[in-house]
Order: sequence, then structure tokens, then C-alpha cells
Amino acid sequence: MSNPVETIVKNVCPLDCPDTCSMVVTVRDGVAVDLRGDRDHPFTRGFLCQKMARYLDRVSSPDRLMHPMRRIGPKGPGQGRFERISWDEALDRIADRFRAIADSADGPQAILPYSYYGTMGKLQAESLDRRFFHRLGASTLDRTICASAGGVGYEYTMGAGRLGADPMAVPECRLILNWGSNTVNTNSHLWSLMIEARKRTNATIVTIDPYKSPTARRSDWHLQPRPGTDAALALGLMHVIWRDQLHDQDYLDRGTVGAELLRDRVLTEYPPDRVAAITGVPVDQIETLARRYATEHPSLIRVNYGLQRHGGGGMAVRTISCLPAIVGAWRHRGGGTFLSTSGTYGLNSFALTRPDLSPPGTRSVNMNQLAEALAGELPGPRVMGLYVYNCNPAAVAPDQGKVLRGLRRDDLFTVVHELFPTDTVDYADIVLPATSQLEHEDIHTSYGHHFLMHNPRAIAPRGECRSNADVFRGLSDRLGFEPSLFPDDDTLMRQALDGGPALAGISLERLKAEGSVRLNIPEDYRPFSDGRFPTPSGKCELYSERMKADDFDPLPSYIPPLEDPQTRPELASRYPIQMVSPPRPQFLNSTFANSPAHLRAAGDPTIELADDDAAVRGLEAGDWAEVFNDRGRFLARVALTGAVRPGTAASTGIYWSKHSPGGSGVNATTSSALADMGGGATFFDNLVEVRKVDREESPSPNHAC
Ligand SMILES: Nc1nc2c(c(=O)[nH]1)N[C@H]1C(S)=C(S)[C@@H](COP(=O)(O)OP(=O)(O)OC[C@H]3O[C@@H](n4cnc5c(=O)[nH]c(N)nc54)[C@H](O)[C@@H]3O)O[C@H]1N2
Ligand SMILES: Nc1nc2c(c(=O)[nH]1)N[C@H]1C(S)=C(S)[C@@H](COP(=O)(O)OP(=O)(O)OC[C@H]3O[C@@H](n4cnc5c(=O)[nH]c(N)nc54)[C@H](O)[C@@H]3O)O[C@H]1N2
Ligand code: SF4
Ligand SMILES: [Mo]
Repeated sequence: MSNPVETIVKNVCPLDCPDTCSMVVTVRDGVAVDLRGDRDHPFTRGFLCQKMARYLDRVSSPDRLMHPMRRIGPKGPGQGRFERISWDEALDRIADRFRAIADSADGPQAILPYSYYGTMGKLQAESLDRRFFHRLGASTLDRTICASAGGVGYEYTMGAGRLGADPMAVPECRLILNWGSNTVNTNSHLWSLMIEARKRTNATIVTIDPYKSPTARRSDWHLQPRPGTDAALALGLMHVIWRDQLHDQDYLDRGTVGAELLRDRVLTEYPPDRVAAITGVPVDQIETLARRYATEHPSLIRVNYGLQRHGGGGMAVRTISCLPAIVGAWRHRGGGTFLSTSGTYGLNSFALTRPDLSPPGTRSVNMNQLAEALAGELPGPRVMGLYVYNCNPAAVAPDQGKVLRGLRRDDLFTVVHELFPTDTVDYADIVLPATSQLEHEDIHTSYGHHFLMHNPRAIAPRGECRSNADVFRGLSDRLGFEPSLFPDDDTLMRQALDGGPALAGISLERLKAEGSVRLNIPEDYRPFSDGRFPTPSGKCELYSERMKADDFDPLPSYIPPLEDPQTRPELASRYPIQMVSPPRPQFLNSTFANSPAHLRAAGDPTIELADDDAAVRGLEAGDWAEVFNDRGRFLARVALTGAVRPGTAASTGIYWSKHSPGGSGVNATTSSALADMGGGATFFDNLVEVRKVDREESPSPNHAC
């Protein structure tokens, strides 16, 4: 008997999470037998979150899609609607259908790729896929579902690259604000650095969130504004800072434009009592936070995604990102704000994605408007061919009912490339099986640290699974596209690395040998300490000419939510509750929501209500309730956790509809209306009503498992 062959491989967590962890995988005789966090990685520091700790169960799950299939029954959930086909047949059918649509009167723009970041790997998420659809002349997809509103808002203030503080310097901070950030669950390695700051500098951790999230519960101080009112809160802090002369005049003079205009505005328009009336945050809390923020350095604002999923989300992030300059927080290492580190990398994304291949004038479809695109309500042809990968839109996209009506269309040809039989797979004409992260090679940037990472292939693909990049090679071949545009993985990685100065000295050979390489940025990274910003004026733009040119208020201001009881009283008289729907800690968006262990830990879908709101509706903890508005409905169990104020509710997700009582999820109620900037999503800008479900409608216990 020969000895087992055992190798240790360093892989990268592929999930859409800022931490981009390094994982150590043990492979024995070609089988991955152990997976854990990499102790040697400066950011991962030896642990993986609860979601990924059992990733090997996912890799070897009996539920994995193992071979291509084609539809033989009606669209929608149900058994026995697919039959197995070969890869050749699958690719031929897709190529034939795409060619037919492209040659029809609708033209190639009736084909729409639909993807997000089921894997963050550059090869699988942003390379041959983009080239393929650009070359085909398909509609392009504006990937707005997550971070675009805040990204645009931040950039107006801070300039190109959306740069910010170094997360590794968090232990040096004395005041840390989690602003719209459930850091404990969504960025857990940053949270561990925050805890270190508590030990090292006796730091105070503050969380600003309408929902008492796990992060709020573990913070020293929780401020609970009404959803979507953060810009008003930030303007109120500025009022106190200027009124009490707590600003940093020297930094303002050197590093900003428009300080006097902004000061005049906040002093006249945003006194604490008005801000308290808008936000629901008491005056004394506004005063105290302003004073502490201006005087306790280094201070960091971890501004994140929760607060931008509102009508005024872009302006909110733009406004908050002015704060550090006003108090001179950028002077200190660790001080300032950070939204995303991804702009630091400077990977050659043009070379990878080749936008120049897309014919001039090609329309772009906002991914938040999938419902409208499928209904033919957007300019340009109605979508006739849809290719979904790295994404589960049937569960995650807003206005779910309308999305599903579109996906059910008989004349729509839908391809879904997936690892698991998701809600979206139920609507596919052709299903393609995808590789897991251990089964393909890739490179990863991060949006929560400054390391570039390499993910080698650790094991052979299961069944007939193929990587995204491989599928696009196969499809391009069938459509007769130039082979040179669809090269092998090594060539693609080299093209990606041929980028900006932060990549200097990082060859593919070095990256493969070291696995994780810190970007070529100073050890003591301290952006903007000199008061210079990559904006048109070279300064932090408290006043922005670019915003004025783009028809925005050039100064920070408060834009109320689209569905705000204060500004939409008639809507609120029917649907009085502002509902936020951030992630449940056990799931990563809708990933893991089919995994038995994760589902058991997550339990039934819940609607967390204030005690008074439940009482007036005759609801008790544990009751099944219907949450509804004009767009749709879903069922959830009432939870009275003390986590929300009256008038606010939280339903954490994202469950798969087919595993949910009533067959729909939280996005049945969310709106496809767009945020003020970047075409961003408004998932948390959502008025609903809640009622008890009749006994007959009540689902049986443990339906989900
Ligand atoms: N466990 C887990 N981790 C994840 C994810 C996941 O699904 N599960 N998803 C990943 C992805 S794709 C992303 S984009 C990030 C998101 O990570 P975060 O940026 O942390 O975003 P959310 O968890 O959506 O929202 C954070 C908090 O914002 C709050 N919030 C909602 N509305 C407002 C508001 O108007 N003002 C303020 N101040 N707060 C508000 C929510 O109640 C929530 O507690 O996390 C990533 N990490
Ligand atoms: N109500 C509400 N809705 C939300 C949010 C919210 O907080 N509340 N969050 C929003 C946010 S921030 C985001 S980012 C989106 C995320 O929405 P999605 O991008 O749809 O994210 P997931 O639900 O994780 O689905 C990703 C899918 O990609 C698949 N996948 C993984 N790796 C690969 C691969 O290599 N190849 C292929 N072909 N497939 C792969 C996974 O199996 C998974 O089913 O959801 C948004 N929707
Ligand atoms: S913390 Fe994020 S990057 Fe790390 S293992 Fe969990 S999901 Fe992956
Ligand atoms: Mo996201």
C-alpha cells in the first residue's frame, strides 16, 4: 500500500466580503480534507468566519450541480424539470440561440449578462466574461447592486481611487465609528482589530445604525438614527464642531475647498434640535459625539454599505466623508475614514475586460432594474437572452415578484452557471455546473485590506464542473471569436498585473510563490496627511464643482429617503414601518442559505419589531406574520429583540424563496427605485406593513430545513 500523498495549499476565500481571507487547505490523495484560516496572514490571522469554516462541506456537498442540464418542464420551482445533456450540446445550444438573437431584428443588445461577485476572483468575475459579451455586442450590465451610490459620493469628496485609511492601523485608533457597518459579521477581521484598539489605546467603539446589530450590541455606544437620515446626523455634528470652534483650521486651509460655504450652511440649516427631529437621535448625543469626534485622535469612521441603500445614500457617504478633513483626522495614522481599499490596487482592468470591444453606443442596463429590463420597460430591445453567473438574482434583486414574472417568460432564453440549484436555476433553460474555489485558479484583490492574493487550483473539478473562464473560452470558440482574446489563465493574470505603481515588483511568479503580497505602498500608509487629494482641485472637496455640473447640490446636504414617513405621509399611512434587510450572519447574501448547517443556525426568517408596534398589531414573539406593501409580501416570524425603535423593523436575509414559507423572500417588498448617485440600490428604503397571518396560512414549523 502506498503512503497517501498530502499537500498543503494556500487558497483564498472567494466570497464577496472585505476580508478576503487566506485559507490553508490540506489535500490528501486529491481530496481536500481540511480547511482553516491562515495563521501567517497579517489580516486573516488564523481564523475564518462561521460561514466559511465549513466550506469543505460545500465543496463536497451532494447538492452540487454536476453536469449541464436543459429544461424539459415549465419555468419556476418544482421537481423533475431538467434533463442531463453534454457540455457540447449545452454550449452549442447557447451559441445557436445567442447567434439567432444577435441576427434578429432585436440585435445583440437583446442579450444581457447578469453577474455579481459570487466569487471575487478576477479571472472568474471580471475577465473573459466581459470580453465575451463586449465582443458579442450584448448590452452591458451596470453593476450597481451593492456599492455604487456610496462609491460615487465618496469619490466626489475624496477623489479618484476612493482611497482611505489603512485598516491595519485600526489598533492605533482611539475613537472608532462603525457607521452603517455591521463589522462583527460583515468584516470580522476588522472587528478583531477594533477589539485590539480597545486593549491597546482604550479605544471607544461607537456604532451608528437604526438596528441594534451584533456590532451595535458589542460597541461601547450605539446611536440609533431613523433609516436614511445619516447625512443629517453628519451635518449636525459639523454644526457643533464649527459652533464650538473644534475644527482644525490649519487642515481646512491646506486640505479643503468650500469650508466657509459648508460652515455657513450647517450653522444656519442644521442645528442639533432640527437634526434630532429628522434623525431621532437626541440632542445630547449629537453634542457629545461631535465633541468627542473632534478631540479624540486618531479617529476612524468605518463608513460602510448599510447607510447607502437609501434614496439619499450617495449624498450621505459624500457628507460623512467630509468629517475627517474638518477635524484634521487624516493627520494621524489610522485616522480618517475608509469605505473600500479596492481602488489602491490599480490592476489593469482595461486589459482584463476590454471595454473597447463593446460597440460604441451599446446600452447599459442597471442591474437593480432587472425587473424592468425583463419587462421591456427600459430603452432598447426587450431582453431575450439572459446569462447569469456569480449571482442569484431571483433571490437578491429588488422587486422580486416582477423579476420572477420576467424570468418566467416563455420567450426568454436563460442560461445559469451555478454551483447549486438556486432560485434562479429554477428559471434556467440551460444550467451549467460551476467549479468551487478549490477547483480553479484565480487572483484576488480585497476591499478590506491591501494584499494581492493568488488562489491555486487545489483539487480537480468535481463531476463535469467548469470554471467561468473555461466556459467563455468554449463559447467564444463556437461563436468564432478571435482565439487571442480568450487566452489561458496565466496570460490573463499577467495582463492584470501589468498595472499601476502599487503593483510594482509583483510578478506572477512572485505572487504564485508567496501567495499573498502586500501592495507596494508605504509601511506607514497615511493617505491625505499632507492635505493633498486626487480631486480636480487637489483638495478634499467640501464644495464640489463636479457635483454642480452633475446637477447635485455642490455642498453636503440631507436627501430624505424615498419612502420616508416624514416626507411621504400618505404612503406611510398605509405602510408605516421602515424596514431594513441587512444580511443574516450565517449567510453571505444568499450563499449558504441552502446549506443545512447554516440554515439550522440561522433558523426561520424573522421580522424584528419594536414591542409597541407588535402589540398594536396583536403580534407576539414567535408568531408568523406577513410583511407586505404594494410590491409584494413575505412571511417571517415575529422577533421581539429590542433591536429597533418604534416605526422601524429589520428582516435579515437573504433566504432562498423556495426554502421560505409562502415561497417568497424579503426582496418581494424591496424597491427597484435608484439611489441619488451611481444608480445604487435602495434595499433599505422600504415602507411596509405587518399583520398576523391567518391560522390556515401559517406555515408548519421547521419548513426550511
Ligand atoms: N455575514 C455576512 N457578511 C457579509 C455579507 C453577508 O451577506 N453576510 N455581505 C457582504 C457584502 S456583499 C457586503 S456589501 C457587506 C455589507 O456589509 P455592511 O456594510 O456591514 O452592510 P449591511 O450589513 O448591509 O448593513 C450594515 C448595517 O447598516 C444598517 N443600516 C441600514 N440602514 C441604515 C441607515 O440608514 N443608516 C445607518 N447608519 N445604518 C443603516 C443595517 O441595519 C446594518 O446593521 O458585507 C459583506 N459581508
Ligand atoms: N434585501 C436585500 N437584498 C440584497 C442585499 C441586502 O442586504 N438586502 N444585499 C445586496 C448586496 S450588498 C449584494 S452584493 C447582492 C449579492 O447578490 P449575489 O451576487 O447574487 O450574491 P449571492 O447571493 O451570494 O449569490 C452568488 C452566487 O454565485 C454563485 N457562485 C459562486 N462562485 C461561482 C463561480 O465561480 N461561478 C459561478 N458561475 N457562480 C458562482 C454562488 O453559488 C451563489 O449562488 O445582493 C443584494 N441584495
Ligand atoms: S471573513 Fe469573509 S473573507 Fe474571511 S472567510 Fe469569512 S467570508 Fe471569507
Ligand atoms: Mo454587497
